[in-house]
Amino acid sequence: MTLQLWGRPSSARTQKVILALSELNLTYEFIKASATMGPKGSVSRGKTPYGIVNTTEYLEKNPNGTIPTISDEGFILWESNAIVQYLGMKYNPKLFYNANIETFASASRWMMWENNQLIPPMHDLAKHLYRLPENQRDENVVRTSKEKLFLEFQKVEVQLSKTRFISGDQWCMGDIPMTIRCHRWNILAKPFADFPNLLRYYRELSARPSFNTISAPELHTAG
Ligand SMILES: N[C@@H](CCC(=O)N[C@@H](CS)C(=O)NCC(=O)O)C(=O)O
Repeated sequence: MTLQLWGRPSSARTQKVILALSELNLTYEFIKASATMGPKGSVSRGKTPYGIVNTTEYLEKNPNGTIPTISDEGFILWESNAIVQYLGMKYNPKLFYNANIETFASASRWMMWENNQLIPPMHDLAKHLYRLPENQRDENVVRTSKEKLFLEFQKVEVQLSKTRFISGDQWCMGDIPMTIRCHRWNILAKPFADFPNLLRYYRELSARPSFNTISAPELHTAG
């Protein structure tokens, strides 16, 4: 049975799973689902959403009604980082964490950090740069979000001054969320002047074949 992924192309969390599936060379069926966005754009601009997430059938799989969700040979899983970890552990532990418990823990730590520290200011930045109608955008939120991101990415910069990738000198699953965040930050703020190691890292991540699955700028600025 083909692996199924429910999500939307412009969702960063769905993109994590898409990147993971690409790194693992797995084929899958992509079922577009969302309450907030559809093929022509956002509900806030009067467009029709992909739907599915509010159906009883979907809510039985994922009671949050969020995306992404996967079904792999009947095993259902939601929560993007958990999905990436599961896929790596099942299909290629060597690639995803060097089949090593410490690398797994280190990568998981950065994945949780991305969820807790990077997503909120990046979400605010995207919202106030292009998602909200122009008369609701707030320049102060844009400025403070950029400042927060600057401080957070400095932590990544320090790590990358010591290691080639986020959890060592070998690519691992911890680099998946970081790929999407570096790419979005580049699209939203062109920030690399003060981050030489981050720039070197971003270039290396973007050269991986899997990057093509999430590279299109419109996947990151859809609103
Ligand atoms: N912590 C969850 C968050 C899930 C989540 O909030 N996903 C967003 C998309 S990135 C969502 O479902 N948005 C509403 C929608 O598109 O219907 C995860 O990482 O999977």
